[in-house]
Amino acid sequence: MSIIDFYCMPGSPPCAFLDLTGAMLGIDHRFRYHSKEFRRSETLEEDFIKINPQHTVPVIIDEGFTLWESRAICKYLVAKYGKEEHKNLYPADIKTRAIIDQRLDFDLGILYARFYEYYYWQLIDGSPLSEVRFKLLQEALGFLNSFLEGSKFAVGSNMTLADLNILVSIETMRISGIGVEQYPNIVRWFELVKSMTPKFEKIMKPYRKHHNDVVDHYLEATVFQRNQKIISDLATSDKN
Ligand SMILES: N[C@@H](CCC(=O)N[C@@H](CS)C(=O)NCC(=O)O)C(=O)O
Repeated sequence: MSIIDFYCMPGSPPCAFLDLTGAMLGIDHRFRYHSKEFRRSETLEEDFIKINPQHTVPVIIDEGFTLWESRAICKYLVAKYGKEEHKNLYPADIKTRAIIDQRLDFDLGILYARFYEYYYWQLIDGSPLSEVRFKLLQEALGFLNSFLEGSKFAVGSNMTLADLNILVSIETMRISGIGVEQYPNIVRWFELVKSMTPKFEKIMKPYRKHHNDVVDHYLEATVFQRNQKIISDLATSDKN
């Protein structure tokens, strides 16, 4: 049995997508995990930069072949390890595949990106949650809700990689306190896809904890930095 080296980070959404895909394909026992700690900036270490100059996880090394970007990795894993029963995850039919790609790109560039800009930005520079960014996120959720109108899954009547990818985005929003109750098609789809995803709870339970721990840590650090700045600004204005 060949081993797949999997560079990951606890609580990372794209790594969770890869974990779910591995479980779906029944190849998760091949994963040899190399965990990188965000708080210790381990992705910026020289050894890791040599593997991925973009310094992001997930990265896989499969029999000497190195790949990063979660969506590209999951497509590769389906192509290489998928059996007959997995072929619908990323099928050969070019039109179906094109729509799956469209949904994956929608998640990368619109849905998850808008969530990232709304929610994670406060952790990066301490900027307050923005109403405009929240409206843009709601618009993206509305798009997803409309894609799911009359459609069992993200693309037609079979579960695909697009479902697993978007499942992680919606779950990440949910645990970050962004509910989707006002989008009935998303609610219906979310419950269905969750129930059809092997090891969903086993993978997502530690994921939720690590994700929230990292968020709490960064919120504390950011608030601390903001307070330090206010104090130092006040000290400067006292001197003038
Ligand atoms: N689009 C990428 C996103 C990867 C990404 O941003 N990963 C984060 C963790 S969630 C990371 O590695 N951050 C560390 C860094 O940028 O140094 C994917 O889907 O793989």
